[in-house]
Amino acid sequence: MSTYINVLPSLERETYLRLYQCMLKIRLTEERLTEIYPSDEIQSPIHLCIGQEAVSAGVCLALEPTDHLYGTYRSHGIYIAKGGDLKKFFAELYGKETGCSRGKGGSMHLAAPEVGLMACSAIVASTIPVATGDALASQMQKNNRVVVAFFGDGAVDEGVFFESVNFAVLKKLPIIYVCENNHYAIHSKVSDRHKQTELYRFGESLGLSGFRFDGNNVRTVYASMLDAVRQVRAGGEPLMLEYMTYRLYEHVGPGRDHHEAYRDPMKLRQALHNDPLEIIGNEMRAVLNIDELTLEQYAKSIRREIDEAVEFAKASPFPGPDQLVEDVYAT
Ligand SMILES: Cc1ncc(C[n+]2csc(CCOP(=O)(O)OP(=O)(O)O)c2C)c(N)n1
Ligand SMILES: [Mg+2]
Repeated sequence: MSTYINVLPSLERETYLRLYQCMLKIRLTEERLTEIYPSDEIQSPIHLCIGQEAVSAGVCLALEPTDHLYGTYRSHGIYIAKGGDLKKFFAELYGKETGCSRGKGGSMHLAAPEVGLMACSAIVASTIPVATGDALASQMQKNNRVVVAFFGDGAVDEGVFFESVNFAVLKKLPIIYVCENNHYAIHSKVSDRHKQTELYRFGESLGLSGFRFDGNNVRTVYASMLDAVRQVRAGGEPLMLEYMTYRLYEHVGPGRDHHEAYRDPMKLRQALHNDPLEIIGNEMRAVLNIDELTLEQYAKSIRREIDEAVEFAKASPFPGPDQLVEDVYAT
């Protein structure tokens, strides 16, 4: 039987609210993208994390701005949650030179080093060894920084995951491997790829301790991550945390593909009843006694911020020919 931990701590009101507002910002930003996308104004492919916001928010809010985080092509959530600038986010997706990667990376290559989001990549598992190297640097520099490698369930299918984990465990690096298990790598489910489906146990034979948590309750994610960060910062062993969640939109693009055969209808129904934003929204009403009007005001203020960011992106220039080979590391 799998260990599936569901800690539900009570949180301070301010933290609770921050987690909610962060998740709402991710959801509203991505919903805006689904509205813009059919216009073709955004040419970058987009991999939405709608349905997975609790993982992004809980993981990032448990980190200090000086802690480093590495992600994948599905990183809108962690970019926003780690505190990335929304104007630079939209400008990047519009391919503009004011974007966070100067318009050359698009949605799959977000970065906000000023708040600790160091790099994201389209190549599955490719940021795991980079994060591990960064943790080695942190250890050598004794800077008290914790590094997080954030990846999907598909990344543990790659050999480099094991090589990185082996090194991290051997050197006792200050790193946390966070696996966001949304059940699928594109259309292929975990159980079609592995006999052992408890991914948090993948590093066990190398000496990596792992734990699996409910990834749709942000309190669970936040509390478990906070605990892991404390342990690792205090000089503990590297850890792996697996968060169980569900992708509600298609693998890539702005649509829903609920009718597609790869989705188990029962699992989908369960996931639709387990929307992380609804869970925390209900808690806002029931536990914090926040009324509908106040919740709507939060949404309104975020929508205003999104409007401004979209306007900024549209008004920004594309990179000129003089920038063709600038910031490009491969030839
Ligand atoms: C090394 C490599 N192999 C294959 C691909 C093609 N590919 C793109 S996304 C993806 C699935 C990855 O799934 P997962 O890690 O679970 O992330 P999710 O999309 O579910 O967030 C694959 C195989 C790739 N980008 N890189
Ligand atoms: Mg996946």
